[in-house]
Amino acid sequence: MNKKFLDLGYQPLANRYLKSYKKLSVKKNELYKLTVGFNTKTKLVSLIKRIPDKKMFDSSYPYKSSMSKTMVNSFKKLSIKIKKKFNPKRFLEIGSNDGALIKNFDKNKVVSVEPCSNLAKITKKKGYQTYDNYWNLSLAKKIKKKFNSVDVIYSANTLTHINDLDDVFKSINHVLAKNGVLIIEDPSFLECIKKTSYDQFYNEHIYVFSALAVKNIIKKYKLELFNIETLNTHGGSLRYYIKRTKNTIIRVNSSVNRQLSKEIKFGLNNFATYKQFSKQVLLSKEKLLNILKKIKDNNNKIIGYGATAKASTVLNYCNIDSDIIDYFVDTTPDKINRYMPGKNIKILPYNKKLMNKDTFIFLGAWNFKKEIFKKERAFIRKGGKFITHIPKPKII
Ligand code: DWN
Repeated sequence: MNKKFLDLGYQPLANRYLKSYKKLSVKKNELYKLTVGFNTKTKLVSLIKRIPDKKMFDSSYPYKSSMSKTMVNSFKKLSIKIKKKFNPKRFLEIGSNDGALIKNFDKNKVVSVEPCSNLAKITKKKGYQTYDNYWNLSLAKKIKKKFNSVDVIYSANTLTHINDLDDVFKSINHVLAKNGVLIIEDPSFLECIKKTSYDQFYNEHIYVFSALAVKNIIKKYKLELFNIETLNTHGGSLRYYIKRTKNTIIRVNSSVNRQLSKEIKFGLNNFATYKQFSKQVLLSKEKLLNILKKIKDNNNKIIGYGATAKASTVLNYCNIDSDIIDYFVDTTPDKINRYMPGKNIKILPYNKKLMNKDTFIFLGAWNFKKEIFKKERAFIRKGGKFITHIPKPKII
């Protein structure tokens, strides 16, 4: 049973950055109620109202993984690990985005899937075999026919974006070799709750996984976890290593039970924990609005740094508009000179000169705080201040 615990109000599509400001409406299906539920049986956290995949991921999807050094480095390190540990003859990535990971692999060994054709075009151009399709059983059958089975399947921040999880795992089962390995990587719900990062929820993030939920879901497909790594990326993620239950060559290591115990101890199998989280979210909103209001009362400017999908949730949930945040800056070409989803806040190209010490910077990309603070050393040295809402709203 899916029990509702969080209501983030009406939200626009998170990655729709319009060229000019337009007031969106619920009636025209431009704003959607964003509510989150907890499945008491599987422990899976998911959005209650879903948007069709085709409405969210098309040929104008703006997000590019390569825009952050942190992700580029993380993918490089992972590619070395995969080659060393599993040495795949055939490697499949589901949701290859702009190729930040596959560029580290031999072209002849890679098959990639990316439904946003603008992104698929980038990897195709570099000579990678990329299918600009949604991941589903008919595509899995096509891939199996052409390449036979696949030794390693990898997917980061993608499976949580696909409505039909049953079809996702059936399709994986279809192409995964008998002794193959599936690796998935997504934000951890435990970290989300610890950091009150409610902005991990937006229409694209249909699910936020916990190890408890992943373990329960994959059982049906005769798959099991054999290793879990904790990562700092995207606000705290988990990398799940999965094998066929029948595969006795690979041993299940202690990291699996360690993570499951941690989650159980924190109360992730208990609905009361989720209700408590929703109270924290409300407090976070009130506190953030207080901070922003005080800054504006002193006639200071606030700039958003990183026009993220997460920031779209914050702006629309807290009702923050251009009377509070003057504009955002971002390095992604397809977001520049457009507007934050649902708001009259323009996105300008990133420029160091925009950052003077009387300006407060709201960290939209709080998950890249370390990378951004390194880049903005001079601003910090001059006394420049950042505002963050994670883990608690404050000025740094
Ligand atoms: O799951 C998803 C994640 C992986 O990426 C997608 N559904 C959508 C997207 O979510 P997001 O927009 O919240 O992701 P990021 O990775 O937090 O976005 C960072 C944004 O900040 C990008 O637009 C690039 C920008 N940026 C910048 O302008 N300067 C980032 C850094 C590090 C910088 O220095």
